Amino acid sequence: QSTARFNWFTFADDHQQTYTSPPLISHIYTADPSAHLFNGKIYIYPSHDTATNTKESDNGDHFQMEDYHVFSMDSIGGKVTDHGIALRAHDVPWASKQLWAPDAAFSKGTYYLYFPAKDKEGVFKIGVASSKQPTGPFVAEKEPIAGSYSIDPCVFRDDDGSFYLYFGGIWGGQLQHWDNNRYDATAALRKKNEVAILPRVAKLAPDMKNLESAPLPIKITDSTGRLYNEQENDKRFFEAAWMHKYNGKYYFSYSTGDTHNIVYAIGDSPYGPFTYQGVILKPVDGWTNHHSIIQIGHKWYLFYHDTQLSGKTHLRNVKVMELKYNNDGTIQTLSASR
Ligand code: FUB
Repeated sequence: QSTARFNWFTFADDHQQTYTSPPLISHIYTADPSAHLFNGKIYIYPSHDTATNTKESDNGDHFQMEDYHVFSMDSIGGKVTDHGIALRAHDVPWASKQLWAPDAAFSKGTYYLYFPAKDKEGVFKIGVASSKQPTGPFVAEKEPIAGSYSIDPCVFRDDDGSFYLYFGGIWGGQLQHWDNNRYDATAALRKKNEVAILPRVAKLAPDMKNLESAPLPIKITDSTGRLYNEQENDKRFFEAAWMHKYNGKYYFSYSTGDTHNIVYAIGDSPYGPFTYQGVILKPVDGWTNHHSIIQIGHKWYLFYHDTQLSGKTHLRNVKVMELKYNNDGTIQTLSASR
């Protein structure tokens, strides 16, 4: 185990919330932080970025992650503990490579790690692994979750105890190859004037290892109920789904990818539809933008990443800053600066 000290400060002016926060972890590269509060302690489930000679490409070939570490801290601003390797690609029977952004959930005494990886045919699927400890080590199922595909799983527990799996990512995340839950390797990205590809949601079965029903597309619309076109790429879904609930409403947030924002949309059901609201986090250093949102005590926090430590898009470092709501339930836009 190794630990890192965490210093944190913020400043704001009248026009926008601009935050400066240092990397939470600096002894290894970490990204895509999914944060959770389990038994009053903060756990972070990030990707573990590794140096690679693979050339950068729109398919994300340069993201060649091989394992996951889990981190914890007692409070925001407290010491961050690295609990070591929680799962290796090598130990996942069905996976070949690229352990991308994970998430975690707790149900009936067991912790579950959800993760995307390419299978032996090079197709992204979503796997699940379990442990009696939030820090692992996690033991992977022999096969990916039946009916799952693409990347960036987010598992959300609703107030009634039901769990939902949100997922999807276009370009390297391969969501463009899936229509009606069927794979078509030849399917292309949508044209600019076509309706954008939609993220997916499926309720999890009580065993947390299966889908209760087939994945459904999630509608994200403007205030008139119109779906966005591909060319509206400052609003349409790209990757990095996250779900949280605030004042009884469902907040679906995600990255717009090639326009580099984290944005959000609000709905009345975990299945949507969701109405676009605005930007949560403006572009950070590095191409990708990926986040999670949790409540700790009376405050809300945004976990995110940038490339402060390396200056390289595939070698990222996770960070955290406070998230604030306006009285009408909208979220104040954050702009991260070093
Ligand atoms: O970390 C690899 C990929 O980069 C993630 O799955 C995406 O969300 C992006 O952050």
